[in-house]
Amino acid sequence: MTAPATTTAPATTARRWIATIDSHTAGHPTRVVTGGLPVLSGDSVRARRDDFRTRFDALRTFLLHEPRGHAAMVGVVMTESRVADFGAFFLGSYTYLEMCGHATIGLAVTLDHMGLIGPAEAAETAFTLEVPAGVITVRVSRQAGRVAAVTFENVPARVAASGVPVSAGGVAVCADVAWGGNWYGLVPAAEAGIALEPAGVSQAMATGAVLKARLNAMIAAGAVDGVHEPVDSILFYDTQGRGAGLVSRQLVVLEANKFDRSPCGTGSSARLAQLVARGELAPGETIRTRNILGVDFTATPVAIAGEPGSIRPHIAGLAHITGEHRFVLAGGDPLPDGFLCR
Ligand code: PYC
Repeated sequence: MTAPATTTAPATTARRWIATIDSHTAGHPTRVVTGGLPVLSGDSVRARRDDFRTRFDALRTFLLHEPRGHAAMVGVVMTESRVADFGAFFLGSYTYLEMCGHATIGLAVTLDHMGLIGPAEAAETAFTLEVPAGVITVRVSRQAGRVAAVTFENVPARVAASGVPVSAGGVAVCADVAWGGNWYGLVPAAEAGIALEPAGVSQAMATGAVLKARLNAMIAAGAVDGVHEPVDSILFYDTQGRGAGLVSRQLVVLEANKFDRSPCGTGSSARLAQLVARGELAPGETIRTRNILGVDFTATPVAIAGEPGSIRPHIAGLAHITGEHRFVLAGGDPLPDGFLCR
């Protein structure tokens, strides 16, 4: 007896598979790819990131969008580096990030989980990491063989504009614009009528999205002195206390359906630059940045010799592994590249 001819692959045939280790940093997810990606070309992490974007962007949406991910998912692709111990670039659900703080903390915990960064008994392991924004240093502190904190010494942060009046969506605010590895519009939460708590998220995303669009239209029109790049996100904040011991509660809105669950590493860096520029914090003083879930990062601005307008943010937090995955694309899947609804 001969087998009947088939014209379609069985539904279980994997046409693509990608392995990841997932973690969350203060609630925000990071998906580190550990297998299944093609070889990338380019002399630097930035160049290989651009190669990935040009040739393999469908893998980003496959991994980060529904049904395997969601709007808030962030991916990390590791790649070799000629100038640092490791290289990595960051995938967002909408875009590619120059730097990502919560994902750097997630990556460090993932590398520890894989046994790739020093013996578990070591009290501290440090490594350098080349990311598109530059080379940073990451320190992993352990207690009793477990990671107790990850600190990254970020690229320099600075304020580019202060007190920019922005009116949109029925609110009028004064925003500062600062770089912390990504560009932020920093807005006092109270001025925008935003409650920094889980119940305030829907309103924060709606208001943040229109403020971001308005601010970026002003920047594109050349109406914001000193700022030539669009902001990536709006960071709503309030300040409790002064100087060392200050707590900055904050919520970063990236898109109309996307907010950072963590206190945001690059956002915390921009916030440090703002506090120092305003004279509300001195280099060397440590503050806490707090997300709407009540989980903190610690954040310290460090002076940079010869660069009075910039500080080097040292940001510390912790991530926890949530799972190890092998994502597949089954033959016949009608949505091979995933989807995202706004
Ligand atoms: O932690 O820097 C960060 C970040 C940026 C976007 C999401 N998280």
